[in-house]
Amino acid sequence: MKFFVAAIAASSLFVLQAAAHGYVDSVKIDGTTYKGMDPTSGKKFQSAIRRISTQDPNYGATKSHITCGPGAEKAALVATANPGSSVDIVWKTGQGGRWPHNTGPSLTYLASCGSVSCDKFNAADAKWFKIHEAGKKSNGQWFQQDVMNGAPVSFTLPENLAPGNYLLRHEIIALHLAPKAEFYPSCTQIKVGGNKNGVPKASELVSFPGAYKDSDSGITGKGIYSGRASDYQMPGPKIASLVAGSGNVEEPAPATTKAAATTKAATASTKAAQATTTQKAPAATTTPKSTTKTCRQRKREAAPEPEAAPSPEQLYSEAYARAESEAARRDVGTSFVRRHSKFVRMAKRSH
Ligand SMILES: [Cu+2]
Repeated sequence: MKFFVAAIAASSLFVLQAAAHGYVDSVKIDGTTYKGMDPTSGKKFQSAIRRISTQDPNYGATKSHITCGPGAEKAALVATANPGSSVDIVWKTGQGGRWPHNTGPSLTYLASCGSVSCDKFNAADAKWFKIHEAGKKSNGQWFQQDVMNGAPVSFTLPENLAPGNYLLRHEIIALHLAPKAEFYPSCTQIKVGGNKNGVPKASELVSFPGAYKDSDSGITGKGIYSGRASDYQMPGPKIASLVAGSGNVEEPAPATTKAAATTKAATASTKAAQATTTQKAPAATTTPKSTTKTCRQRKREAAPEPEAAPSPEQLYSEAYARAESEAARRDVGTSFVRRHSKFVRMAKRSH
């Protein structure tokens, strides 16, 4: 009987954890942190981040959840930002656990709310331009692995961004079960000050839904499982040209470090995008621009977050990463990884 009760307790715990996915826990802009609402808790509070109704994965690139996440509600606050502001986005799984996945890109867009403060703006009307993307590192590992390890997604707003009201749409596309993609979009309301004049070209603007198809190469296709960063094609439009012209493009890290730019196949048009893609891992390199980032990184290195007991998803992700690198080492392509993931999935029972 004792065993029976323990078995039920253990299995229900397993189900709870296996259902865990994630949401944006906080957005930090120039040192000010805006907390997001955990959709798995009933707690609501004033935030600049639009609350979503569930942390569960969203399937389908053309459904309305792709705009700002499932059931996204207008938020009460508007975060203050400036051209060149540094932004750190922290992902969590419900009840404060770490983000559970390590495969697939993160992408970030802005849309003008026009003359309306973004707390009143209907995101379905937004025209978005891309300002940041983080895919794979040159060693073939996804930046998302760093997110799973507890690092934020870090980038800067364009140095020449015109003042005004903007929605910041940030997302992770989790591809550990590709070609089935899990979309995790999130929107934060910001107001940008200053007196710059950078605006996107009309041709760079996209809608959500509209910018992605489930059949896009970056969602189903080449380079997701293979080791080469350059095989993978980012979903959505190119990074807007105003970002390239900002003069605030971070230098790609030296080739000797792990945070080197993501792909060697640098064309003129992707060079600037690459540079902004250099995401700070916990032990990332310094940037020439700011010493505060260096301090922050040192702090992260000096005081790593305490290790929690790994969840089934974490074990899954780790096993999966091992399978990927093993497949790359043996050059056996994706079949090995797929076989392996099928096996792990069976063990995991649901996702
Ligand atoms: Cu998930």
